[in-house]
Amino acid sequence: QYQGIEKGVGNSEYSGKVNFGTSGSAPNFTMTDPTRGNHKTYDLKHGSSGTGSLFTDADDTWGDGTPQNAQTAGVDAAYGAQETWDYYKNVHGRSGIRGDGVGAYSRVHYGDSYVNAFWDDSCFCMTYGDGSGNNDPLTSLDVAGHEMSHGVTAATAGLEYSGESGGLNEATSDIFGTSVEFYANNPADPGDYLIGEKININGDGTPLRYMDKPSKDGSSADYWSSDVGNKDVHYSSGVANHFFYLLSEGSGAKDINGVHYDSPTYDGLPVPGIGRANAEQVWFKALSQYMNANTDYAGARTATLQAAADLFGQGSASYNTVANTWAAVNVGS
Ligand code: ASN
Ligand code: ZN
Ligand code: CA
Repeated sequence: QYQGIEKGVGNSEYSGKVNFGTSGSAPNFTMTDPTRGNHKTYDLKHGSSGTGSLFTDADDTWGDGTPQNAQTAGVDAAYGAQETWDYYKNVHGRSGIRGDGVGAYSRVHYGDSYVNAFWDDSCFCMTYGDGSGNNDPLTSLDVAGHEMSHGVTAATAGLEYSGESGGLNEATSDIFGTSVEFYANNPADPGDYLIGEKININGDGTPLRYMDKPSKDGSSADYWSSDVGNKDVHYSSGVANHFFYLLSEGSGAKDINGVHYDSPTYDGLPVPGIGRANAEQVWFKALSQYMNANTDYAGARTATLQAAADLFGQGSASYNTVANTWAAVNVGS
C-alpha cells in the first residue's frame, strides 16, 4: 500500500504500528512528509502558540504507543494527515485541503489537559490537545479527518458555522472523518460510523457521536425539525450524519466490523442505502459544486439530488434513494 515511500516506522497510540512519510537520513530524520506537500508535525510541549519544535529522530522509528512518549501523539497526527491527504487525493481527486497541492502542518501537545482538537484556516494548520490528564490525546484518525475536513469545507462550500449551515458544516466533517477512517483500513482502528470512539472523551470509553442514531449521545437530532438550527452545530449535524449513514447502509439493524447499528427512519418506512463509496461521492460533489455558505437542510437536499443526477442519472434508483433518504430524516417528502 505504501510503495516503500513511507519509510518512517511509527508506534502510534490508536492505529498500531504504521509506516508514515518522514524526511532526512540517520541520525537526522524529521517528521516532514515529502510526498504530501511537506506536511510537518510539531511538538508544542504544552505551549499554546507558535509551532514549538519539529519532531526529529535519529533512527526513523518513532513513539512507543503510549501518551508518555512525546513522539507518540506526533505519530498519530502525522498518520492522520497522511491518510486524510490520501483519501481526498485518491477518492476525490483533490490534492491537499485546498486542492492546490499545498500541505498543512500539525501541532500536538497543545496546552495542558486540553480536551479538543481544531483546524485553523488562518494558519492552515491542525492542533491537538492531550485530553484529560494529558492522557488521551485527541489524535485518532476520525478526529484528524474531521478537523482537516473543516479546511476542505472552508475552501469549497464555505458553510457558515451557525444555524443549519453550521450543522451541515459539522456533519461534513463527521462524514469525511469517518470516510478517512474507513479508507485507512487499519486493523487497529477499523472504520465505523462512530466519532471519537478511540479517545475516551467521555471518560467511560463511549464515542462522542453516533451516525446511525445521533440521539444516542443525548443531544443530537435524528430528524429535521423547524428549530434544529437553534441547536449547537455539533447537535444539528445529527440530521445529516443520520442521512449519510442511511444513504450508505440503509435503515434497520446491521453489524459492520464488529459494531452493531440500528438506524431508524422518521416515518418508519425502510430505505435501502446505495453503499458508502457512492454516498461519499454524492456528499463531496454536493459540497464542492452545489452548496454555498448559506445552504440549509432543504438546500442540502437539492444539492445532493443535483449531485446524484450527475453521478447516477435523474430518476435512477440511486437518485430516488437519495430523495427517499432525506424523507427518512424529515427533510422534504
Ligand atoms: N473539535 C471542534 C470541532 O471540530 C473544534 C472546533 O473547531 N469547533 O467542531
Ligand atoms: Zn468540527
Ligand atoms: Ca470512528
